[in-house]
Amino acid sequence: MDIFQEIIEKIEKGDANAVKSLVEKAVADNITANDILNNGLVKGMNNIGAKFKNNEVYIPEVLIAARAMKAGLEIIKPLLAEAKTESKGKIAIGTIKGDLHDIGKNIVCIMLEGAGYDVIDLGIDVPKEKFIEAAENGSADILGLSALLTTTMPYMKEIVDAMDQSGLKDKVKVIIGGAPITQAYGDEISADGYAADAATAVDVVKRLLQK
Ligand code: B1M
Repeated sequence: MDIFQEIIEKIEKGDANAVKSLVEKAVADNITANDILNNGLVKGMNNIGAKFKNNEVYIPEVLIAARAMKAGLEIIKPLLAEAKTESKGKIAIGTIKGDLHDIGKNIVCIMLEGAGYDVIDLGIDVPKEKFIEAAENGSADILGLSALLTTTMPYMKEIVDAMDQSGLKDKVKVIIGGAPITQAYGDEISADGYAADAATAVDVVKRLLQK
């Protein structure tokens, strides 16, 4: 079995120590950080994302796999920066004001990082001013808004409206997600994209940045 396949399997099993050792071995064998990222870490996480979508694995397995992937990512992060891997784009993502749920958002962040995007994690309980600031100062090509409560989701509209009023709506795209969010709600508030899960969020970001 080649080392990429081993990394993929250990990510799926959520074995962070094994992933760390395998990535260290791959680096020592002069495999490039980019290859380790794309042929090992991202594929492992994509596999688990697809299984999660099909209800073959559940939240705990996803979180453990995400932790394992992060252990590998930590090792190659400095090498990726050194190799000046061209960033595919910058996404500032946060759980919106009033909402403290961050497990799903964190998975989305990891999947985006794994796919080669620069992610600015704005954290939880994020007010619209902070999103606008990220859009205004050029630190984001896309804003990602996450909400898990039906009581906080209307705040997404306030953020999209504030983007519009600041003249930023055409420059910086907004994608939304979280358990109570739907495509219909995204259309209603004029968000540029909606994703039901982390794997789809990567696809949506890819699509929006190609336009
Ligand atoms: Co709370 N909670 N919670 N909770 N919690 C829910 C959401 C709830 C549905 C439970 C229930 O009643 N059945 C309910 C909401 C009901 C509603 O709004 N209709 C609820 C409630 C009521 C509350 C409190 C009000 C409870 C109380 O205090 N009375 C309170 C609110 C606190 C606050 O936010 N102000 C509260 C608190 C908490 C905890 C702190 C205990 C904890 C959060 C811990 C944390 O996040 N660090 C918690 C948890 C864990 C949950 C449940 C059980 C699980 C949520 C979760 O992590 N799912 C949840 C019930 C449920 O959803 N089954 C519940 C796993 C995660 C991987 O999925 O977040 O959906 P999810 O993320 C997915 C997708 O949605 C998508 O991709 C992710 C990965 O595939 N996605 C995006 C998410 N963000 C995205 C962004 C994108 C794209 C995709 O683009 C930017």
